[in-house]
Amino acid sequence: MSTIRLTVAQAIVKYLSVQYTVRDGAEHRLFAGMFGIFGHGNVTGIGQALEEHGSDLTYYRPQNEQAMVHTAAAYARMKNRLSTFACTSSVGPGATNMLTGAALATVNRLPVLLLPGDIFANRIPHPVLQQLEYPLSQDMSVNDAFRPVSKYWDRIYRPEQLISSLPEAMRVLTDPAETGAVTICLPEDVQTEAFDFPTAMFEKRTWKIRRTLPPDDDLDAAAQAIANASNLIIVAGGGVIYSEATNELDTLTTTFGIPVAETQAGKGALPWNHAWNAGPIGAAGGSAANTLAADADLVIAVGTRLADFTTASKSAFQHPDVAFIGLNVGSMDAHKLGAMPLIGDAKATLIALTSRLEALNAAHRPADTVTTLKVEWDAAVDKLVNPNTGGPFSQPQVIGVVNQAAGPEDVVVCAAGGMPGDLLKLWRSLSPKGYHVEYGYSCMGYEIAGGLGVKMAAPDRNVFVMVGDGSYLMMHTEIVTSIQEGVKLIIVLVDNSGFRCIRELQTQSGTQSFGNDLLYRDDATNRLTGAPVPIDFAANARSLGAVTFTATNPAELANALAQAKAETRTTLINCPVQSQERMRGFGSWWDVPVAEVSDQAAVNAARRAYEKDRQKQRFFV
Ligand SMILES: Cc1ncc(C[n+]2csc(CCOP(=O)(O)OP(=O)(O)O)c2C)c(N)n1
Ligand SMILES: [Mg+2]
Repeated sequence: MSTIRLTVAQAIVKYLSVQYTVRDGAEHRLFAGMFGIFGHGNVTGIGQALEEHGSDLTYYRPQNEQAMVHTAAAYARMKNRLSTFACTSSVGPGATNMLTGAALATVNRLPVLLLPGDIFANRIPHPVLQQLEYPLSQDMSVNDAFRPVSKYWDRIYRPEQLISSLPEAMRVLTDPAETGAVTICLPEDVQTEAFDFPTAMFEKRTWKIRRTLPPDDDLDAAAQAIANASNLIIVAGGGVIYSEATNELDTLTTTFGIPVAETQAGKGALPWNHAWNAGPIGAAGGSAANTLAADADLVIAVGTRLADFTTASKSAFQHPDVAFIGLNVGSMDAHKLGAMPLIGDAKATLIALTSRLEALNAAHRPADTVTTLKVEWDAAVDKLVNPNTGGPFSQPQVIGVVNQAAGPEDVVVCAAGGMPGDLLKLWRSLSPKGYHVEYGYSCMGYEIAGGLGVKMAAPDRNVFVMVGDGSYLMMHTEIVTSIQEGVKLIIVLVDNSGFRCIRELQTQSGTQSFGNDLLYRDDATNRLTGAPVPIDFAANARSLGAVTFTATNPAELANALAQAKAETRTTLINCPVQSQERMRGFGSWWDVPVAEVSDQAAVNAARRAYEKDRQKQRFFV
């Protein structure tokens, strides 16, 4: 057998350089490169290997390990999970900084490969710098914390373990039903140890992404249920987009007259102005989809995790006999809400369902109800985003103006705060890849790091990163990476001086404002009730290399956006909004529990309202 003598780290770099995916005949590099921050736990291992053998695996230097995992996840999402990045970190804090990113990737079913450095396998110098000592076992490090947030986890004690570990890692990364964070922990000594690896390991390997189909009898039963139902609704999730099933969804919905509701990950599956697109569903949904969902006797969930925002905490579906079909590549998601599971790829399964419905001569349902509801909903959105209605500068106005500046292929990126809910309602998406809101983990700090990954995946599109002041303060330093790499972002910062959405949640639950505004400490009360803490966000971004603007009204914002689009560098537009008004809900609810006992009348009243609302929750078995 032909062999090649390499260190573990060198073998990993060489192996990752030749991994590919293929779907529908189109081939993609599985790894667009490797992000990493070096420390003693990886600089002489993976760091050395990248320097010597990394010509086919471009190295990127981020500012924060959490951020680099977000960038990798965002890139993977933009590439419909066919391509991602690997991420290398040192031991200890560098590694645990990646934990949040790992959880985000796994929750959102996005592939990322994490290679945290680990403590010595030989244990001789222990405890090493940054080692957590665990008295009950020496077979434990902080990297064990990755186990519950990884879809595959391994630790390499001996070089030859790579021969079986790496293919397992690739299999999980490229399996749409399994994918998420994959973590291979690399003890710092083992990274540098050499072995005679089989040469065949470093030949090009292509991982086929299969379009799996449910069994025939499941498809027959589902088609029959669809043909028999009276009030149908499809809930389109991110899986529709990842599977590139948007045309097939269009065909099914148009042929048989089935309205489609969109989730955060699924928005854009149909263009906003498609006759059968009923708009967003759930706790942050709109009036049209929520009305249809409440009356539906059959809900077809396609490629969705059915998270609480989508199901309005299980209050969205009120028909006494409502049934569900769960079309999903993953068995767990397909079985949710007691659904009839259709375990398969969205595109292949929608094609199979359509042909079965044609064979059954299933009726085309009239569009009247959907059209009426859609006209109402579109008018409500028009009103909310209209910058000409006067009034103080508000977040919905910001969204309206940015949406107008965005071309049909441009992308909006967001993750946390009040913005995702407003975007879901108000943003009008024309392209399946135009709306990128990370709402599986809704992680503050994802925005700019994620925007970087989106732009790296789609360099020809404008990427508008919408970020609240709170999220910006949590993590904005990837602006530096965007400048370094010439990856241009247009960052729109909405400054409402604090964690506004959480403050609203708090005050609506009867508690007075506490801990969410960014205010000085008041010595008299020993609470954070003093004057606002002033922050010059534009100066902050400028200091990192961004071009900056400040916009205090819709006209200034439109002007700043026009200039930002013409810029070559990352640009930040600071938008101090004056309106503190909350956008009302549209027939939706979100389960956030309220204190059962309190000496405050407002809390008690909120608890009574909460208990009443909970009666809308349904059990689906
Ligand atoms: C990492 C992380 N920590 C905490 C939260 C909980 N959280 C959700 S939104 C939010 C406030 C966000 O503030 P900002 O970005 O200013 O948006 P706003 O609420 O003002 O719209 C907080 C603290 C979170 N989602 N992510
Ligand atoms: Mg804020």
